[in-house]
This record gives sequence, structure tokens and C-alpha cells, in this order.
Amino acid sequence: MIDLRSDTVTRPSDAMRDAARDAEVGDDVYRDDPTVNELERRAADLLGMEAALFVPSGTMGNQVAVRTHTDRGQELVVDEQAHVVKWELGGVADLSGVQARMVDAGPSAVPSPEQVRDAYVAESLHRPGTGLLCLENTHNSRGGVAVPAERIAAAADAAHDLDVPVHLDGARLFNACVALDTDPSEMVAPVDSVLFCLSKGLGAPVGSVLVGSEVFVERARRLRKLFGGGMRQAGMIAGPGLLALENVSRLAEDHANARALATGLNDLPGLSVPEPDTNIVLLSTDGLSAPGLEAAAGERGVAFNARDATSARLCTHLDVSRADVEEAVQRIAAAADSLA
Ligand code: TLP
Repeated sequence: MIDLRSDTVTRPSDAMRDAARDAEVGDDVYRDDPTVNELERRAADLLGMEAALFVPSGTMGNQVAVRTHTDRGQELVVDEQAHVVKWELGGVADLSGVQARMVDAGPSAVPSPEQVRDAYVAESLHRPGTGLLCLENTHNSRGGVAVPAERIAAAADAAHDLDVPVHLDGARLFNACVALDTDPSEMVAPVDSVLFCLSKGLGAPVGSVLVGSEVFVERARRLRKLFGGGMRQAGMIAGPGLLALENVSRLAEDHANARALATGLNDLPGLSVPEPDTNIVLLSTDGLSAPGLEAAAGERGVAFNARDATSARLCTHLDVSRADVEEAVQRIAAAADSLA
């Protein structure tokens, strides 16, 4: 099976399996797991921030960040297509008691400074006040868009002028940085907290990291415990996570493979595919049913996810070679033919 459903499907390498077995461990809730401590230190240094917190998933990292930054009843300004409000089970309402004030960031994938100012609500007798701006880079649902550092800074500066903190969902932060040739510390300098995932294109089996100031991370550490994310001998998964950080520069291969995939699919009748910035390819089907195409491709050994009746998402990653991409295009062509 050529599995293009997500970059979350990568299997740990032999070196990662060895690192899990050989990791020096302790009880991380007591903060004495040396491997977790090393991963947190490396993550904070990489992003030029003070501290970091290892969390089991991107969802937990985002939700802990929202809870850490906000008070109950406050508003969260966010793009309507952002993962934190679209794909995390309504967690901002459920876990933080926050209501989302959604804006349509459009293809640029980041709210403009004007949108941030217009969405802002000052606290008053009748209004809860805006507690947080949440950004996403790369932007998953908008097609893996890599948002340039200046646009992140413009939105963040507009929020800070209003005394609103900023969280960046950087589940695929390194994809954005590699695509734009931007140092990660420069990309995140304007925001207050960042979540990045080790378990997507970087290939770790489990884990994400939440990064920010010492004060932010101390509060987040308590909330991680509250949310059930206080892990014990977590060096077993932090060890592979440290190795995952060595996979940053190879993300460029995934991006090149995604461009090749998009070009191949674009040549097929009835399919249209914009050129991807990173490793996420969005496919529009003209007159063909996307769930039908997903099923027909699945029968031919290519897995991807239909998003709705006429669009689908395909991801390239560590376990997909250029030859796999070429083969996938052939099989999807056959699948599309079978439906015509
Ligand atoms: N995204 C998954 C699915 O949930 C859609 C995927 O296959 O892409 N932020 C962003 C931008 C994400 O894309 C994801 C995962 C998360 C956060 C959550 O990470 P996990 O899956 O580790 O909870």
C-alpha cells in the first residue's frame, strides 16, 4: 500500500527503535527523565525560546496552550480552517471554556492585521475580552501553505498591540521553515508559544513539544498533568523524538515529491491540483466523486483521504519515495478511469 493519508503514518526507523530501547529514563512527572529533559532543552534552543514541554500529541499541546493562555469565557481569534478549531473535537470550548471568533484568512492562511484588530473584543461589563490569537504554519486544511515569517509577525504584532498573546500551531513548523528557507527561531520570534510535532514528517512514533517562556511552560506543565499527559518513563518516546530532529532538512525531499505528485495528477483528466508549498497536496475532482476515487484508488493500493464530495488530501512523507509517487499517479489514473 502506498499510504498518502497523512505524514502521521510513518513507521519508526530501526535507529528510533534502538533509541527507545536504550533510552536513559526516569520519572518525568518528577522531572528526572534525562532523555525528556534533553529533548525539551534541544527544542527550546532550536526555537530560541526559554523552555519546552514534551506532550503526547499535537492536539494535547494546542489544547494545553489555549488553556494556559486564556481565562474561561474569553474569545480566541482564529482562522476558521485552523486545526485547533476544526479537528480537535471542540476542545477549546470543552477543555478551556473559550469561544472561538473565527475569521476567514483565505489562501494566505493567516489573518491579516486588520482582521485581528476587527475581531478583537475589549473586556467590558458585557463582553468577555479576547484572550488569544492562534495561528497555524504550515496550514494543514488550506493545503500545507507555508506562511512567511513577515506575515506571522504582522498578525502577532497586531495582537500584541492589543495585549493579546499569540500561540502558533506549528505541527509542521519545520516544513514551513524548510520550504521558505527561514530559521525556525526567526519564524517563531514574534509569538508567545509554539507547538510542533515530532510524529509527522519528522518520523517519530509519538510526541510533540510545546515551547515558550519559563513562566508559560511552568503553567502548561500543571495543565498537561490535569489533561492526563503526565508521563513517567517517557524517555522511551523522547529518545526517538531526539532522532526525529535530525530529519528536518530531508523534509525538502517530501516537498519535491509532493510537487511531482501534483504535476502528475494535474495531467489527468478531471483532476486539478494547485502547486503545493510543502508536503500536502489538495486534489479537486471535477465531476468525479472524491470518496469514489478514494475507494477505487484504495482497491489499487493507494490510500488517501477524501475531504468532501469533490476534494481530497494526499501527503508525502518519509516512507514515500519518488518511485512510489510515480506509481501512485499511475494507479490513481486507473482508478479515475474506472469511475468515468
Ligand atoms: N493533523 C492530522 C489530522 O488530525 C487531520 C493530519 O493527519 O494532518 N495541528 C495540525 C496543523 C495538525 O495537522 C494536526 C494533526 C494536529 C495539530 C494534531 O496533532 P496530533 O495528531 O498529534 O494530535
